[in-house]
Amino acid sequence: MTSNVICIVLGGGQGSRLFPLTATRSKPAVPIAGKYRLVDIPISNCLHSGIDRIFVLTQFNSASLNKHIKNTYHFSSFSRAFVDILAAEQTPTSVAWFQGTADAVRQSLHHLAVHEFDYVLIASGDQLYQMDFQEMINNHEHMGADISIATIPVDAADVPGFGILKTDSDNWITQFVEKPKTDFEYLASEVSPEMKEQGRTYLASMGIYVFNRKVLFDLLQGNERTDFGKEIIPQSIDDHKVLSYQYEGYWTDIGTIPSFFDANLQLTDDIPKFNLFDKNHIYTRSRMLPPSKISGPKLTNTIIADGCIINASQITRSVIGIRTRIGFDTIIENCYIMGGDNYQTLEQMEESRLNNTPIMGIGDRCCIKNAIVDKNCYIGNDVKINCGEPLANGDYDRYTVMDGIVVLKKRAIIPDGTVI
Ligand code: ADQ
Ligand code: ADP
Repeated sequence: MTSNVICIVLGGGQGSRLFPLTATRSKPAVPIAGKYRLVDIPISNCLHSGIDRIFVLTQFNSASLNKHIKNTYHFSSFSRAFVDILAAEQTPTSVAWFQGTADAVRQSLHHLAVHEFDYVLIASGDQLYQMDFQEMINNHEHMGADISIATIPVDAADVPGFGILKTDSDNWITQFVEKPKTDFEYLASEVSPEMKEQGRTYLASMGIYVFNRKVLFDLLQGNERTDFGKEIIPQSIDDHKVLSYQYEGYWTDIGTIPSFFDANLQLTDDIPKFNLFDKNHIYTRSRMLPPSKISGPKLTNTIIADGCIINASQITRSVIGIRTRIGFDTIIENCYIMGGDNYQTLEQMEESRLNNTPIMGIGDRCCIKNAIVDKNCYIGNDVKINCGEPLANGDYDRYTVMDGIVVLKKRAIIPDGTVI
């Protein structure tokens, strides 16, 4: 039964690790997989698990997030269901922005307190996975836990990025160290033969927690601890019953540009680890867009969203987002093109042509490789992006380079013939 659960989605701090995608929008509103937003992932997992009262905590309130939530998550007026955004707000008792994950939840407790529930599920907003939370809640209830943490086996290289824990034979957590950098061999765990074969011998916290209502309020009220991973969880091990709920399905962090880029491109694999075609599909806004019109290109491992007009010559291992327009003889390889928020009219395009300025989308005879193109970019003809020597990291007016990936900023105008 999950009707007694409320979910809090940690929608993100300043989103600096996903800059420049978060320059003008809050992290939960970042578009993913051509037609969704990051926040759709945890919300869809909740709804498929029967959890339909959801708060999304975010550091700043962007128009796109509000619009998306308002236009997507509609419920019957006879149900209690809601998806509400709680942005960091000034109140008579608090003037500060959220200082960390626990502080964000603390500052939102007064919004929670008015609801009836037994458990709070805290989920992270920057992860790609399909998980049945109902099983986790049932296990939490069955075992009589105070706190449950979803955990996943990882290898030694990943250890410094996660909260690492050890359990006893009944899965009660006996040790928890947040992001140990060195000398962590003593934290290795017994794992299944399959995980052992992959070298995944450490149990990592997935940053997904179930708290009993009273336990959460007691742990957060009357103190200034700001972070779950650094403070609340490790300090609870000794005097609370903290349970590990082990998960071995696909789960990946999408909180940085390289991991976000890889997760998107992996969706184009022959059999992707994250299955968009699953019966528990991802919910998002239904936009009533026209079907995509495609003429000419050789398409290989490419996902194309609704409402596109594509004449390119070749598109390989790429995700093409809603309303994307691509001109003739253009080559796209290893790219996530986010698409557009609207179409230009034929008159506007003609005016741009007369003024020698690019029209929205991607022009003719371009080459774009290893790039994320944010929404509403105007890329002219004969533009080359990342098609030559590897580029060094840097942040420029219209684009950023990180680990070999060029991220074109939202609404960037790239004139004819530009080479990046
Ligand atoms: P991190 O992901 O590094 O580690 P953190 O940066 O605190 O932890 O972010 C957790 C989630 O909360 C993210 O979705 C983030 O966007 C969001 N968040 C961060 N600050 C926020 C704020 N001020 N307001 C709202 N949301 C905020 C955590 C745990 C580790 C665990 C990993 C698993 O601390 O123990 O292993 O998650 O990814
Ligand atoms: P994104 O999908 O990149 O997060 P939004 O959802 O915010 O962007 O943009 C959707 C719509 O809102 C578009 O029609 C866009 O033109 C409009 N819009 C976005 N930002 C602004 C702004 N600062 N001023 C006016 N309109 C905006």
